[in-house]
Amino acid sequence: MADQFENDAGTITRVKPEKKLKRPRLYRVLLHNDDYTTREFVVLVLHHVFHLDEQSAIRIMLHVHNNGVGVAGVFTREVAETKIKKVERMAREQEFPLRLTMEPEEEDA
Ligand code: TYC
Repeated sequence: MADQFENDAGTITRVKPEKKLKRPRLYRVLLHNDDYTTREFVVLVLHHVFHLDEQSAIRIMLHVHNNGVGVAGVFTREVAETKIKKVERMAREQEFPLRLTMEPEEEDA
């Protein structure tokens, strides 16, 4: 066994195989279309919370408006959850029904 050694006194030392450092799983934050949230508010949120520039924010907002759903960004689980909560709080303050969800990205080999 490669991770087991014996010295002259007969003491056997086992070396624990190093634990692989796995990359954290990443999650897509999905933005869902609705009929009531204003386009301006969605662009503001994408800019303010997801740090997208104006052009990207408008492009994603229009994509969601036209297709029903779109990706606002990809983050670790805690960051994704925090951003969703922040946006939902902002939306409820303005009484917009804006909805966001998250889904895990496929793991790569
Ligand atoms: N459909 C909304 C409107 O026409 C705009 C909108 C876009 C709402 C994206 C939500 O995630 C959304 N005012």
